[in-house]
Amino acid sequence: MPFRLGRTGRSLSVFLALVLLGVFAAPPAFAHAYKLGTLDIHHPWARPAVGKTGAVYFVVKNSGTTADALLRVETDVADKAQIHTMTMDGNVMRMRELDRLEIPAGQSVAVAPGGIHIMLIGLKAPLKAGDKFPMKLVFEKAGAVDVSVYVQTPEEMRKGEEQPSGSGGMEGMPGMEGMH
Ligand SMILES: [Cu+2]
Repeated sequence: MPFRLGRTGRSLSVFLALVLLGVFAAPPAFAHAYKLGTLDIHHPWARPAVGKTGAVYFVVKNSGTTADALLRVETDVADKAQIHTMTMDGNVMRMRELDRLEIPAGQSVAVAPGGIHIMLIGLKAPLKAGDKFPMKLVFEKAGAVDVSVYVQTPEEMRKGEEQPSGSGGMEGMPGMEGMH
């Protein structure tokens, strides 16, 4: 062990033991997920933002046999939260609001940088890296779920997604089990 067991050694050991036993079930900053019926919502996150707009990302996996759809998003941190698509028209980036985001049966839909995103319009305060804020996702069939959105840079996000083994995939992510 790199530290010396002094006067505080014992409580430190107890603390470490509790950590190892998973008593402190705080999810690591790089992975959190929610389960709602047949839907898994993986790691909602937002870029840090200092202006009036921001963007939220996550992945929805539908392991059911019927399609569902994200109908709307609610949050108190901004005046509005809209589902947007983003496409390039030559060199011009165009965003368009969607009425609904289809989540086909047996498929994953990535709400990710460069594509579909949740646009926060009229941010009431800057989004700072390390912050978290609540958001409600409302689905047509599965209903509503409250999630916590982690504010982090895309670099941090990528770091968190990297797997030491390179095997990749949500299933193998450390700390994912029992966190739904
Ligand atoms: Cu947008």
